[in-house]
Amino acid sequence: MKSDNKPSVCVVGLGYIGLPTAAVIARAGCKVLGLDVSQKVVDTINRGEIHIEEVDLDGLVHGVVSRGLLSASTEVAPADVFVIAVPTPFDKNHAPDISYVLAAGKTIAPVLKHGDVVILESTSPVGTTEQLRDMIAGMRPDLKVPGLTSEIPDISIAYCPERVLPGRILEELTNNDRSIGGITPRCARKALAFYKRFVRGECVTTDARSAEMTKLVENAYRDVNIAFANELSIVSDKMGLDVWEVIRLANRHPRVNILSPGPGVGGHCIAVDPWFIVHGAPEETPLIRTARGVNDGKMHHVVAKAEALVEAHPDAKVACLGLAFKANIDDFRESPARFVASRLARKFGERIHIVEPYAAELPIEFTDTGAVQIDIDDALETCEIMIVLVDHDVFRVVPLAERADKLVYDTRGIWPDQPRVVREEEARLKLVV
Ligand code: SAJ
Repeated sequence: MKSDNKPSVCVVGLGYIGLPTAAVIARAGCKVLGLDVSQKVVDTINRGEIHIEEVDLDGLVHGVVSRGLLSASTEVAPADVFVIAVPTPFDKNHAPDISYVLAAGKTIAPVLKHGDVVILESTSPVGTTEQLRDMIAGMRPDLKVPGLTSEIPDISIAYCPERVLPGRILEELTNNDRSIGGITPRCARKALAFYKRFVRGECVTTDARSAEMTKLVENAYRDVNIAFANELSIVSDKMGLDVWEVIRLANRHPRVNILSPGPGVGGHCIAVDPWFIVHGAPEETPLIRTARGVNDGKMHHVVAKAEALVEAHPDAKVACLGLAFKANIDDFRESPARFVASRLARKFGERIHIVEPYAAELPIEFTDTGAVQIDIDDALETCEIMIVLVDHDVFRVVPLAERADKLVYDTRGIWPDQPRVVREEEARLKLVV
């Protein structure tokens, strides 16, 4: 790679992180090959279309594909920089599964050449980048790899976690700061030079293991803090307090900033990544483990409370507002709202009406339950009970006049002016859990 030339790039994995990353690198003028195991995904992208929803991604991908800067394939090809962005799930015992990372390494190893840079972006347990390096070293004994040679290595290997927020991926890909952890300082510098081409945020270099842990810590920090808010909401239920009022007041303290309770923690990151730390140090992580339990337990608390409310009003129609895992996105994976709504649909059938503007149809588990999908206007017209599960803007803006006579269970605190009917109901029905 000549320093004045733009490097050619291969992005392995064209999912929620890989595709936007590939598109942003291509926009910076680098020729990018996106690699995916799915022929369908590859065909979609080569048509200039996308298979995931993310703000402004469709226009960007269409643009870079039509300018010839981004193409996709199931077959690897030589490149100057390889960016690995594949999933790292966990198994039923919460043990991290890095097999996709190692499979990506196996795919690219045969085409690596002198001067190449390999960057792992997938959220990974500490030590994964070194495992990737060891695997490449095993497959390519002809290459001098970093950390295993006293000479200048032929290739550079670094870990640089993504930290973008779904719904704001393109903006955050460019503007967020990045931690870049090299197997050696030289590796970190090589990766830094690459990220500088398209990242406006500050790029801070460190070692690979620290960067791996940093990513896990960021999401565990958020999980623990959401757990605190969720625990407060359960305590407030028990004490007959309005948790939103308590948090609002407490947050007026200059050094207090409590997050928002909700129906639980969804998505693929915050509910997963803390387990990678727990798995690495089971004896030393009671707080992180407990936070996971509190956040998972909140879903069941919400189900119990909602069921009691619906049971107490046998003639009322019920609207469940939202299925997404968080506000204003169309991502329903690992969603607590979806879990709660489907439990209610299974139990109460046609009394349950689902409002989800981001879903064209109801997910599979609603089939044969009798539950139907309606829009927010119909829900306000026909349903007496409203269970707020997602804080989509379209729900938030409903004025009090249109919902004042509803029986509302607001798990997200979007309607602070709602009369406290549910709480009075709880007292009457002794529903407080
Ligand atoms: N949630 C609450 N209360 C809150 C904040 C969030 O209940 O106060 C819930 C959300 O409703 C959702 C879940 O938590 O169900 C997670 O949402 P999120 O917005 O906190 O995070 P994600 O999963 O969309 O993205 C996170 C981000 N990490 C951090 O903010 C530390 C993002 O920056 C990471 O890039 C992403 O994980 C990732 O890929 O790891």
